[in-house]
Amino acid sequence: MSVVDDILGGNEKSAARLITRIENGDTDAYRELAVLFSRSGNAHIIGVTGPAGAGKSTLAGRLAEEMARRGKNVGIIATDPSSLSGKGAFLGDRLRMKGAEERNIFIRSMAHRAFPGGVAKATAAAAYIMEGLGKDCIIMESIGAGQADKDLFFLCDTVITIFTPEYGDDIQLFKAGLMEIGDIIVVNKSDKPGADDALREIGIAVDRSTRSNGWHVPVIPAEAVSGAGLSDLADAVESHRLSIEGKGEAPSRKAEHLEAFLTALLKEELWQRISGRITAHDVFKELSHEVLNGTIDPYSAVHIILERLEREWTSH
Ligand SMILES: Nc1nc2c(ncn2[C@@H]2O[C@H](COP(=O)(O)OP(=O)(O)OP(=O)(O)O)[C@@H](O)[C@H]2O)c(=O)[nH]1
Ligand SMILES: [Mg+2]
Repeated sequence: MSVVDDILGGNEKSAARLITRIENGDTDAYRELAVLFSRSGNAHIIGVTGPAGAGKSTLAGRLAEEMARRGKNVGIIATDPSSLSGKGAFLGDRLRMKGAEERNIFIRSMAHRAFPGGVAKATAAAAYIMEGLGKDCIIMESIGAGQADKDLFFLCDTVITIFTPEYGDDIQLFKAGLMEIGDIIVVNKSDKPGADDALREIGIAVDRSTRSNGWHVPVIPAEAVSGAGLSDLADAVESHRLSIEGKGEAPSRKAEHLEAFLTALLKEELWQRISGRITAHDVFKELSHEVLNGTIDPYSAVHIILERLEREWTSH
């Protein structure tokens, strides 16, 4: 049996191995990925974002359990905020998602490494592979990097933004950025003091922001540890899915998202491929020396480096 057949037959070990090959940049694995991608596009992809420590992992695990109870075949992709592959953080995610793990929900953690959207470069591939396994509901946890997470939308059909009563006015802007991308907002840790105020404040802010597609963003109180509010959240997730489908928006959203993702991936790969050539080039060494000496500013230096490289590369 081929790897693809194995995965289509539900073999999670084969799926995990293929995800690892993609993470490691093994381009031979793209053949298998291409087949799985061509069959993907029907699973409901749910993104979970929010500030550090807001309860994203715990809530993603609980939501997965709730969706599984409702008959969905669920997978989770968690993102490790560290730029190195920190095994400790991976273990932390497992702890937070114990219930989901006990239910044999497929969970994969990935290292972020500064990819846009607060997820890993291989996150989309992991989703195509999970869909190949038969997952029809895939939950992605992002690292909650605020503005950077705005791009999370391009991998997800529904984005859940989590806040907690612990965050004050000082992060209004951060909040606004995250709030903008949330299709659903959760006020987690509702067992903590100030939950009612947070609910009210966020509710007012949400009412002020209108969505062009007429979707009204619900604000849902929850306690991810106990699971309180998770049923309401699952209802909202389903309503959002039906709302996109009902309006026939799904295909155009998918197309828009894929194009944005393609651009992000291209940027990332392009830089990986050429950064070594640039930093090893004499013009880079020369100009960085001058910047360090204070004889030229960094802006002019970058301008000169690019002009020189462009001339050189196009004349070849
Ligand atoms: N009191 C209370 N604590 C919670 C709740 N949900 C999560 N926590 C706790 O908050 C802490 C952080 O939870 P995580 O799920 O790891 O949060 P996270 O947003 O994934 O964290 P990072 O990925 O590190 O940004 C843990 O100690 C959780 O047990 C809740 O509803 N109430
Ligand atoms: Mg987490």
